[in-house]
Amino acid sequence: MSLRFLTAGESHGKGLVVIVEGLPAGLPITADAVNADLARRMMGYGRGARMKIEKDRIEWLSGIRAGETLGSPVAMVIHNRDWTNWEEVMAAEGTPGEVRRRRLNRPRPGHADLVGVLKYDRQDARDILERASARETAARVAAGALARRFLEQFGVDVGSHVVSLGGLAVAPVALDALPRPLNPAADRSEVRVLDPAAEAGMIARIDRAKQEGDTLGGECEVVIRGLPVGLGSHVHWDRKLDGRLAGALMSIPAVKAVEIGLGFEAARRPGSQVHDPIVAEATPGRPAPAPALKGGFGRQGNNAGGLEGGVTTGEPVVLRVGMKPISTLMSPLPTVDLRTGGPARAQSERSDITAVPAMGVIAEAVSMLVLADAMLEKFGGDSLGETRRNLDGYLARLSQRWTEFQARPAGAEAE
Ligand code: EPS
Repeated sequence: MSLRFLTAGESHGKGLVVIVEGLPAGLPITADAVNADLARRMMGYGRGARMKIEKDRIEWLSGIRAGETLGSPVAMVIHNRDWTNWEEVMAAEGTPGEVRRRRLNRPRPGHADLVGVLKYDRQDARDILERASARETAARVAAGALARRFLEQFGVDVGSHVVSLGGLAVAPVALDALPRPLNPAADRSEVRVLDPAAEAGMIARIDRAKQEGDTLGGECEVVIRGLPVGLGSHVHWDRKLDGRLAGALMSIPAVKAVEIGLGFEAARRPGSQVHDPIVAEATPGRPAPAPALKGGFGRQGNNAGGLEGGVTTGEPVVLRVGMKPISTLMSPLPTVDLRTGGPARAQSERSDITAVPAMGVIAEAVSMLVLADAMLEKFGGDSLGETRRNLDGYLARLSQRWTEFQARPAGAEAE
C-alpha cells in the first residue's frame, strides 16, 4: 500500500483524528480545501439535529508547512462541538457509576449494537455505537480531500450525484450528458440530484418518512474522469482496482451494494451487448492526443465503467453505491433487552432520516483514497515533481507505442 490512513474517534468523544501517510512532498493544500469537503458531507435534506451543532473543520497537527505537504505523515483533528454535552458520559476515566449514563440496552436491528456487544463482550451497546456511528466518515472525508488535491494535480476530477432515494429514482442521464464538473451542479440540490422534478418528490418522501418515524436509503453514482489507462493490475486479486474500490465503498457505514459500470445489468445481457468495442482514437503514425491517457485507443460506450481486468481503461470510472436506510428508527422495530433477555422495542437515538446525499460525498472520498494509492503505486515519487515526471514518462511511452504503428512493415499484422 502506497497511501494509507488511520482514523480514531468516537461519535460523541472529543474529536476525530486522522493520519494520512504516503503523500509526496510539495502538494499544495489548505485547510479551506479540506473543510469544503467536510461542509459538503454535512449537507443534505433529512439530516438530524447533530448537523446543526457541528461545524466540521480540521486543525492541522503535522505534515504540512507553508501550505505544502512535507512527505511526512499528515495528521488532522476535527473537534466535536457536541463533546461539551457528552463530557461526563464519554469521559475517558471515572467510575462506571459516574460515566455509564445514557446506556444503550435495546440494540437496533441493522446497527452494529448487538454483534458488537457480543463480540467485544460489553454490557452497554454505547461502547459499540460510538465508533460504529457514521460520524467517523468525517475523518475519511478529510483524508479524501488530501487525495482529491493530489489527483487534481494530474487533471483527475471526482464527483458524485444521487440517483435514487427512498425508492424514487431520477431519470437516467447518459455519462456524456452529465455536467462537468459534476459536483457544483449536484451540490446545488438539497438531495444532490441533478433532476429538479425528482428532487421535489424525494423531499416529500423524506418529510413523510419523518412523520412516520421511518428512515430511507438510496443510491449514488461516483464518476471519475481523467485517469490514465493502467492503474491497478490483473496479476493478483488484491491488486485489482475494481476489488479495491468495491471494498473501500462497502466499508462505508450502511452501504450494502456496489456496482461498476453496467453492474448487475451486465449479468443479464449477452456479451455482444455488454463489452465496449475498441476503436482507434488517434491516427497511426501520429502521436496519440496529449495527454495520451488511453494510449491512442478508445471505447464505444463505457459499460465496463472504466475498468477491465482490474485495470483502468482511461475511460471514466463509474461506480454506483447502494445504502440501506439508517437503522435508528423513531418508530422502533422489535428487539431484545440486553438486561433481561425479554422482548422490547429498539432504542431511539437522535439520528438522520436519510444520509444518502452525504454518502455520495463519502463515496467520493474513499474512492479518491484508493485511486491516489493506485497512482502512487504506479508512479511513486517522494515529491510531487517526481510523481509527475514518472507519469509523464509513462504517457510519453504510450504515445510512442501508438506512433510505432506506422513503423511496422506491411503485413506485420499477419504475424
Ligand atoms: C453523524 C453523526 C451522528 C448521526 C449519524 C451521522 O450524530 P448523533 O448520533 O449525535 O446524532 O447523526 O450517525 C449515524 C447515522 C449512525 O448510524 O450512527 C455524522 O456526523 O455524520
